[in-house]
Amino acid sequence: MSANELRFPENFVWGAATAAYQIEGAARADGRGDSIWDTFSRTPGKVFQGHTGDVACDHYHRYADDVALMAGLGLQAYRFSIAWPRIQPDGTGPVNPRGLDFYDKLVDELGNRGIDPVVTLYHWDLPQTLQDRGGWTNRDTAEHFADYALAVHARLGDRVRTWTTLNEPWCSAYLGYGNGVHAPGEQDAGAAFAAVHHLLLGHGLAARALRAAGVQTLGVTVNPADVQPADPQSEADLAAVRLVDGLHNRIFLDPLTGGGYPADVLEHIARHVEPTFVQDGDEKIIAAPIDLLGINYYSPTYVAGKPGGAGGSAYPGTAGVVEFLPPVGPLTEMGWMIEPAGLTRLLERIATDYPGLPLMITENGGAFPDKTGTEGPDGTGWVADTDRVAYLDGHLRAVHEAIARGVDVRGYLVWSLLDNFEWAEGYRKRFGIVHVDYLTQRRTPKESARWYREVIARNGL
Ligand code: GBH
Repeated sequence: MSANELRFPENFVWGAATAAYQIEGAARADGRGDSIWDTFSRTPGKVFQGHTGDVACDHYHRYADDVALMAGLGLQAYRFSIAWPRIQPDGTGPVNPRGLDFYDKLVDELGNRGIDPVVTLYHWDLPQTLQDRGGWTNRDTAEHFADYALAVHARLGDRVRTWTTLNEPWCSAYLGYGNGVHAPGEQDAGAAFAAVHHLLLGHGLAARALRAAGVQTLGVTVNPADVQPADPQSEADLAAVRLVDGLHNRIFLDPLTGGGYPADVLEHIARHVEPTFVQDGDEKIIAAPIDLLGINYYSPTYVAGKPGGAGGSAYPGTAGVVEFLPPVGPLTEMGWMIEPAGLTRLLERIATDYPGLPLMITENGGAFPDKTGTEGPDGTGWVADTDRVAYLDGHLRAVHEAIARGVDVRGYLVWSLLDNFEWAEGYRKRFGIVHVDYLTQRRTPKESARWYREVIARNGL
């Protein structure tokens, strides 16, 4: 071991993440119902070139090979999500056993290979039938979510240790119901805030039910923003930080950790909608104890306080007061700034303001172009994604730095194992450490996959 080698803690968990709609395909197999993403992606103009998740990576049929691939990389954990419409095609009522069979087999296969499953119960694919009744703007959806969570647990709970409820409720609420960039594509600030609350309530109800069913490691994944001022000396910029931080971070993290909704955020919400959806007792349910907070981080957010500022379409009430700064290079293919220091700042901030919560990086990664024509020495062909290696290396150093400063980070899951359906961007953006040829479904580990395998083997950089 060289002197400048960075070692991670002994029990640090290394893995990769995916989500059901992004990789499974088999959209109509074995009694699966439609989700809001089926509807959305089949609606012209919503997703790049009309791409859908109908086939995706065909992981539904290729899961065994994909688990073998994970084992080859030495992954210790695999985070995947369960498609609610496979389990309850209409979101309520009797369970579809054939839908559960798939995850049953997947979990067994992971077990055979010694890979620890990390289950996400909801990664954005709400059953369409529930959306027809208002989706996350309807309080009943929270209750249905808890029923669904229990149904999944009843089948997988004997083998799955780590359960997380939601993935990035910020995206579900603000992109789904606020600016409409994601399914179900609604554009209504009041709906977005109602969705925030019902997502949190759904988390709390599911957490309570799962705990009662014996789950020991329970969490939720958020995508907190590292919100920074254009000028740290400017009062106006710091006020903009406070507003965006409230709408992005504190609105979720305060209630999740028992503090209830922050007063300034409630005041802001009340300018858009009377928050009658918050009922007595809800905050207590939302504050159900958790053992793990999943953190997804990609990029920092810089803001300035500016009269007449354009605001952010995803942040109701920021137009006229906040300017989101254009990203400055280097950027990923998504146009997102690459700033590993943002991850260290974010982790430290969460550890300071919400102490005592073990953290796990449940997603981090980047979209980068494939350098074509680069063949491996063995002639099998490989994909040189040098930019991704640099991105991952930088962010792992940032995680290590946070740990060195005392933050309790338990593991790191790269986004993503495979190139996949990147939501509104369709298949044109590739986040995988394994390349997928969508014509043949051939998987080719990229340079980053080989590099990551070494990182895992060394437990360090
Ligand atoms: C995650 O979302 C998802 O969980 C995952 O399914 C998805 O594939 C992956 O990330 C990649 O997108 O507008 O420049 O300020 C992340 C969504 C990304 C939303 C960063 C907010 C702000 C970047 N977030 N984004 S910018």
